[in-house]
Parts: sequence; structure tokens; C-alpha cells
Amino acid sequence: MPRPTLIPILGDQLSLDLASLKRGDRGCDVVLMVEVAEETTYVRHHKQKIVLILSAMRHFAEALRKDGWTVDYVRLDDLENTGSFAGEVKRAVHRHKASAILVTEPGEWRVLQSMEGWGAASGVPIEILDDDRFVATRAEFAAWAEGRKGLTMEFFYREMRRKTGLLMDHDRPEGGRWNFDAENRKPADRDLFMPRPDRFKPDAVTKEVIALVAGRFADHFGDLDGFGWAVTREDALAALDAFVEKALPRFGDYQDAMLRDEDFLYHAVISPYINIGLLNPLEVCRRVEEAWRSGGVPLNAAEGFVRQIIGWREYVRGVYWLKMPDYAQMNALDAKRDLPWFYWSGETEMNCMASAIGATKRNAYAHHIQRLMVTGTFALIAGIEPRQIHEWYLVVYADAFEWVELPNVIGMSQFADGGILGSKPYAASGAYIDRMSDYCGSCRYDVKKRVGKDACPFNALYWDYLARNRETLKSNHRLAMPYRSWERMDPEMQQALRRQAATFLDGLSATPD
Ligand code: FAD
Ligand code: DLZ
Ligand code: SF4
Repeated sequence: MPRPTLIPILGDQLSLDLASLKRGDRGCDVVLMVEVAEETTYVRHHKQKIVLILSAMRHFAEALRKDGWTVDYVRLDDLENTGSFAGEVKRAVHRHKASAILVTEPGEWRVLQSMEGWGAASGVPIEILDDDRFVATRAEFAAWAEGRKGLTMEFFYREMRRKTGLLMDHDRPEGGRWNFDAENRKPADRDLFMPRPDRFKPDAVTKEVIALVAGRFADHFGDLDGFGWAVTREDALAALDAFVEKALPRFGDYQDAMLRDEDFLYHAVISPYINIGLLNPLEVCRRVEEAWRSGGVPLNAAEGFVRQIIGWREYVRGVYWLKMPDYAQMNALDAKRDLPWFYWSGETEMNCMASAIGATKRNAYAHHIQRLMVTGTFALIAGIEPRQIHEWYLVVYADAFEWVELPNVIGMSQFADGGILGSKPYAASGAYIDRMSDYCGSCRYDVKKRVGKDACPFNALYWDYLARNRETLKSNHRLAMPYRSWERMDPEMQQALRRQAATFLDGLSATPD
């Protein structure tokens, strides 16, 4: 009997056409899947995120068996479980007398460091393959970035459009423009019919994992009731179909809108499925392109959506691998404040924050503008230490894996990378939130006021942020206008704003009262 090759598959590699499976031999090789304490606790993930991943892993193991593979599956509560990828791979190499390890590269730098030692620790050779579920390889992104002054996403995105042929008319963009973002800035009307994303009733496998998580991770953040994520490819495809049919036509128009009682608006709510491998990003984009070509969806919606995936998603991954491990430590504005406790409890009188954090607890999801312009902007203008807000985002969202979360937080949202990823910080006063949402009308704070007991905290914090970071930010030409306004402001008002901000910040607590 030839000795098998061991093919470890990680919890975010749940794709039957994974690179290592394409290279493996069903007749001889053994697939290894492991539930390990190291991964469930390296941060204290939202309970729904753990259920999603473990249940999707268990369902995927069955799909692999149906597809003819031999699968060795180690459960979290198996007595011999060593609790780490490295320990489980070593045990499995010996159990199966494997002659080699064949694996697809992981999403995270942390796991790659460990993976590179698996072969030596187990005494067999290891081959690590590129993850071809991405449009650009890490090497291709690095080649694109080489020698450029700035890493402008828009230029990278055009390359990806050319490479994939998505929304292209030969060598020209469909509709004559690469980007239709200017049409995608509408606030939502309160009385529009909002489609809800498809939710799925837990089956016996998911119920078992829910019980495991409720017992073992009871003190982790987030609600478990009402868990409704898809845990199989079939259900994830159904969720994609429902999005394309019901929400995509308005995705573009209302991409930046926020409403208090609408947790999802016209967003796809499929990022966890793409990130763990149940949906392939290119198949999703082709489905959206097809909907546009058949006339059911306007071009601004289809282009806006495709840009998020082959533009932003690919781009942040490229930046992550190009800049790690230093990227995780960046703190260009030297922000030092501890994360306020209300990020965990949701208890704050700021309606916008309570709403975004409440949705996050309920669903392990908040849409992009809540992440960027509410919880993200607040942390930015309050001067929260980037490492702490990064960890919060990594914990609370079902789609959070460091390769995509870190650049979105450290780069896009906190400007802690000094402008590698975005050309200006997303700092804003309450006026932005008021324009794009219905939060302010029922808030105990007055969004029009800048000082006084009832003043919206975002207002004073915004000016305080600009004043505090003047030396670092004043040369940013995209901030020239706000700095001119600050300099023209009556010095008494300047002082009042800074006092207002200081009093508010002093009142924030990093621990439960
Ligand atoms: P839609 O709004 O419907 O967008 C469609 C798809 O485009 C998403 O499913 C996603 O795959 C992709 N996408 C959109 N924007 C981005 C982006 N900026 N970066 C990468 N992909 C994008 N996304 C994650 O997948 N994981 C994260 O941990 C994560 N953390 C974030 C943290 C912050 C501070 C910010 C500002 C954004 C973060 N994002 C993250 C990006 C984005 O907010 C989510 O991808 C999106 O909200 C997922 O919901 P959706 O499927 O309804 O997306
Ligand atoms: C996030 C996660 C969790 C909670 N648990 C597991 C697990 O038990 N086993 C596993 O293989 N993967 C898990 N994951 C996903 C991994 O953290 C992810 O594959 C790595 O971070 C690589 O990106
Ligand atoms: Fe948020 Fe200020 Fe509006 Fe209240 S008034 S919801 S704190 S932006």
C-alpha cells in the first residue's frame, strides 16, 4: 500500500475545488479537519461565528465523504485533541503513516508561521499551495505594488476587471465608466420595502454545535438565539439567489444608507460564506453580472457590487500580505485610549452606536457603513488604540478573518497605517450620520449642537480629533477645507469644543461600572 498524503483543510477552506484537493488523490490520500481550542479562543469570537464555522466544517466533512474522500475529523471535545493545528497535524501524520503534507496556504499570517513548521515537526515534507480562490495571487499583488508611489485601489480594481473580463466590453468598461459610485450615495426612505436576507433553520448537526458553544463559550460576546446562517454550500447558494433577486437592484443606490430598524438594508449578507469557502467570489460576481446582462439590475448596482469583491476584497488581502507582520502594530496617530466598555455591552445613549452594536450582538453582522462610519469613526475620533479596536472587529463579526479585517480596521477605518490604504481618514461629525440615517431624530443628543449637555458627542470629538492630530494631518490636501474651518473658528469656540470633548472622553469607562 502506498503511504497517503495528509491534506489538512482549515475552517475557512470549505471548498470542494480547493487547490490541495485538486492536487490530491481520492483513492489514497486522507483529508484532515480539526476543531481546535487554539482557533476557537485566540480571540473570544462571537458565539455565532464559532457555531457557523464548526457546523460548516462538520457539514463540509460529510460533503467530502460523499465526494469520495477519506476524512479524518477531530472534534473539539475529543479526549486526545491537543488543541492546536500543529499538534493535530503531527498526530494525524503518525496515525495515518502519511508520507507528506499537502495544504493550501492559510488566510492569516499567524497561521502561516505555524504551518511552515508542520513538516519539520511531523518529520515529513510539506507543500503549501497558492489559494486560487482569489483573483490575484500574493505574488501578483506584490508585483503590481512594486515601485508605485501609492497603492490606489481604483487602479488595482481596473486590472482585476481586465483580468476577469467582468463587466467589460472587450477592453472597455461596460457603460463607458469604470466606477459608478457617484450614483450610490442615497439615504434610504423609511417606508421602502426591505428584503430580509434568507435565514436557515438549524438542523441536528447545527443544534449540537449550538449546545457545545452555549456550554463552552458562554462568556463570549453575542447572542446565540435565532442563529440562522447557512452552513452548507446549497444554503449559501440559496442566500445568494435571494440577494440577487430581491436586494441587488437597489444595492448601489442605498449602499451608504443606515436605518434604525433595518439591520441589513440592501446588502448581500454573504461575506461569511465567501470567506469560509462556501461561495466562490468569482462565481458570485458572475451571477451578478448575469443579472445585469439579463436586464434585471442597473449597472450602478452590478458595478458597485463587483467592485467590492474583485476590487476591495482582493486589494485588502494584497495589502495585508505585503505589509504583515508590521501592519498589525501600526499606530500612525499614536492613539492610546482604551476601548470603551459600551462596545461590548451596547449600553450607550448614542443612538447610532447602540443601534450598530445591538445589531452586531444580535446577528454577528453590521453592514459596511455602520462598521466604517459609526463604530469605526467613533473609535477614530475618540483616539482609541488601533490594536484594541482591531481585536473588537475580529471578535464580533461572523466574516472576520484577520487578512480582511485588519486592513479594513487599521487602514481604511483608523488611518493607523498613515495612508497606505486610504488617502484620508474617515473622520466625520454627527452631520454625516444625520444625512445618511434616521438615528438622530430619536437620539437623546442633539446632532445640531456642538457644545453643552445635549450636544452630539461626534461633533466635539471631530474637531478635537483634527486639532489633536494637526501636526500629522495638516499637510493632507483632502483635509485642507476642515483645517481652514478650524482655523477660522472663534478661539473661544475652539476651546469650548476641546473642553467638551475632554469631558466626554473622561466619562468613558473601559470596564463595566
Ligand atoms: P455587501 O455590502 O453586500 O458587499 C458585498 C461583498 O463585497 C461582501 O460580502 C464582501 O465580500 C465584499 N466587500 C465589501 N466591502 C469590502 C471591504 N471593504 N473589504 C473586503 N471585502 C468587502 N469584511 C469582511 O469580510 N470581514 C471583516 O472582518 C471585515 N471587517 C471590516 C471592518 C471595518 C472597520 C470595515 C469598515 C469593513 C469591514 N469589512 C469586513 C468589509 C465590509 O464591511 C464587509 O465585507 C461587509 O459589510 C459584509 O457584508 P455583506 O456581505 O452584506 O456585504
Ligand atoms: C475561526 C475558526 C474557529 C473559531 N475554529 C476553527 C477550528 O476549530 N478549526 C479550524 O480549522 N479553523 C477554525 N477557525 C478558522 C481558522 O481560524 C482559520 O482557518 C485560520 O485563521 C486561517 O485563516
Ligand atoms: Fe449618533 Fe449624534 Fe445622531 Fe445621536 S445625534 S444618533 S450620537 S450622530
